[in-house]
Amino acid sequence: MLDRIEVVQGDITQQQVEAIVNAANNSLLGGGGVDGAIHQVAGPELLEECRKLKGCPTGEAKMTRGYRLPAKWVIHTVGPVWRGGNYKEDEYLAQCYQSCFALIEKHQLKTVAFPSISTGAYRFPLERATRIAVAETVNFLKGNNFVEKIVFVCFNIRVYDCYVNELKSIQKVYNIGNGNNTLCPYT
Ligand code: AR6
Repeated sequence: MLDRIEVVQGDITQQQVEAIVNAANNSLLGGGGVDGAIHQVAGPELLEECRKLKGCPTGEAKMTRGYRLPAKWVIHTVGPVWRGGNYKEDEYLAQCYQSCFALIEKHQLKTVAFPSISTGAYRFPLERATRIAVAETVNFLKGNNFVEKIVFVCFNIRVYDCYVNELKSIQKVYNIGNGNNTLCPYT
């Protein structure tokens, strides 16, 4: 199961996967960060399709085509803005991953790349967000044999190290539970 998770440092717009996830805002009409990068590479047709979606509530996800991106599809999800931790931020972030996985399952996507949702402009603490991202992904993959690869695309080394460390600690727990000592191929 962990062998289907990859961590790479890079730009999500360049990933050769079926779908990439966008950390969008409620309007779905573009913005900065990963959202801006995705719209820039996908081209104006993406914004046109997004206008028809009439926004997206926090924690939910909507899918569009990828247009000029290498990825055929974009799954737009809206993470919570961090407000200190007492406003259900953890639940909303977990819900983002669950909403994306529901679409991944519905459309039978095999390869999907995720950015670190909410940890940029929305200021969600990175370690905490990474624990949620990994836990939700592991939980989904346990019950799904169709997905071949989930890639966590980390824009910088700090994010990359955080994901690798989290996966290492999960792997320990997982290996103890299964007596399985194969190494996870995150690179
Ligand atoms: N590829 C992969 N990761 C990236 C890229 C990229 N090209 N560019 C940035 N990141 P953010 P949020 C990382 O701010 O916190 C937008 O304006 C970045 O380093 O993009 O969910 C939206 O319109 C960070 O680790 O998303 C919303 O208004 C992660 O992506 C708001 O920002 C998320 O940072 C959403 O904020």
